[in-house]
Parts: sequence; C-alpha cells; structure tokens
Amino acid sequence: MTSVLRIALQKSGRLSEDSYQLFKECGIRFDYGTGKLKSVSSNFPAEFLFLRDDDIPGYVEDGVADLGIVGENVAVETGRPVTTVHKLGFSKCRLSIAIPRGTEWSGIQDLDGKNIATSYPNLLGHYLAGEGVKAEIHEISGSVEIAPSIGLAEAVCDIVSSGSTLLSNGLKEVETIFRSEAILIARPELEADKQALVDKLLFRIKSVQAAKN
Ligand code: PRT
Ligand code: ZN
Repeated sequence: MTSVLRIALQKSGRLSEDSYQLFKECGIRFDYGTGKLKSVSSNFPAEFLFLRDDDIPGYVEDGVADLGIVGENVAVETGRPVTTVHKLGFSKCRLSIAIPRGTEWSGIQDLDGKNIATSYPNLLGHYLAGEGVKAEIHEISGSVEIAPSIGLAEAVCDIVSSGSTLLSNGLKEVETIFRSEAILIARPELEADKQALVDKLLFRIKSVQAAKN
C-alpha cells in the first residue's frame, strides 16, 4: 500500500489562509473552504483534515494526523509530545501580560497575590513560577481582555498582535512572556515511508521560503 500523509490544518481562523497558501506555493493542490472536513490532494500523496487549532496537537499525538500546522503558543500550551519540524514564519504574535492603563507598573513582582485572567494557564503558570511570583490564574476561554473592567482580574495574559485590542479595552502591555509563529508539527517516530514524504514536503517548503528572502 502506498502511504499518504495526513495533514491537519485549521479549518477557519488566523492560520488558515497562510496554511492553504503555503501548500499552494509548494505545488500541492487540494480543495478547501467547501465545508468539507477532509480533502485529498490531486497531485501529492496527502490528505488534509480541517480542524479547530486547539485540537490539532492532540490529533497529531494520537496519530489521527501525521502532520499539523498550529501556533507555537497552542503547541506549547497543550503540552502534547509532538515534534516541531519547521517554523513557518506566519501568524506571528506574542503572549503578553497587560494591566489597566492607569495602573502603575514596577515589575512582574507587582502581580504577587493578584488575579490574572488568561486562556494560557500553563504558559503563564510556568512563567510566573520561573519569576517566583505567586498569583491566582483564572482560566477563561475567550474575551480575556474584558476581565479587568468587570472586576474579574487585575491583569490579563493574552495573545497580542497589533495591540489594538488591548488599547480599545483600556489595557497596556507590560511584559511579553512568549513569542509565537506558525509551526509544522509531526507525530514523533513516523514510519520511514511517511518520513520520506515529510522530507519531500519540507524540501519544497524551504525552497518556497528561500525564494521569498
Ligand atoms: O476556531 P479555532 O479554535 O480554530 O480558532 P481560534 O479562534 O482559537 O484561533 P485564531 O484563529 O484566533 O488564532 C489562531 C492562532 O493565530 C493563534 O493560536 C496564534 O498562534 C495566532 N495569532 C496571531 C493570533 C493573533 N495573531 C491574534 N491577534 N491569535 C489570536 N489573536 C487575537 C488575540 O487573542 C486578541 O483577542 O487577536 C486579539 C489581539 O489582536 P490585536 O491585533 O488587536 O493585538
Ligand atoms: Zn482555537
């Protein structure tokens, strides 16, 4: 049986367009955006699965997919034992701590004993532990930026790109704890035939990237 790489991509979100574009530039054709959850390439032994980004590391670990594209922030936060194959250079952002604009800031110790709202409890917890700061982490799944204004937390830790969301919620960025971009992840210990396909794909990705620099 000839092997086929199963590749998990974000169905619709900030990673999607650039992920689809990358494969297009690699000369790998497949249909997307039709509402289907799966698509087979017409000219490369690959099958694409369209999923929520948060689920991708788990599917790669479990072997449902061989490869996936996610933000490093999601890969590290989920803590799944997957291999980072390559950095892709798009969807760049940072995970930062922000506080209400009128609040004074003298350093990370200011957060001792405070409440911090975030969707990234593991990354934040790890960072605070490293700094010796004891704070209460409140995990919320969305709209993290409104937490201070509704009295839920004194600070937030969220993804920042342009900074305009923080600004429009009356917050200022005081500490960056993690920098992220899209990465290609793989299931560890792929079979030799699949690894050969990954190598072939990686060669094309690197060529596409080199042509842009
Ligand atoms: O539906 P699904 O679960 O698949 O998608 P999602 O809504 O969870 O994720 P999505 O599509 O928003 O983001 C996917 C990945 O893109 C993230 O995991 C990051 O790696 C990356 N990325 C890059 C971002 C941003 N930029 C970004 N700006 N992820 C989120 N944001 C959000 C942020 O949470 C905040 O609400 O945008 C807001 C801040 O943006 P600025 O420009 O106002 O600073
Ligand atoms: Zn998500």
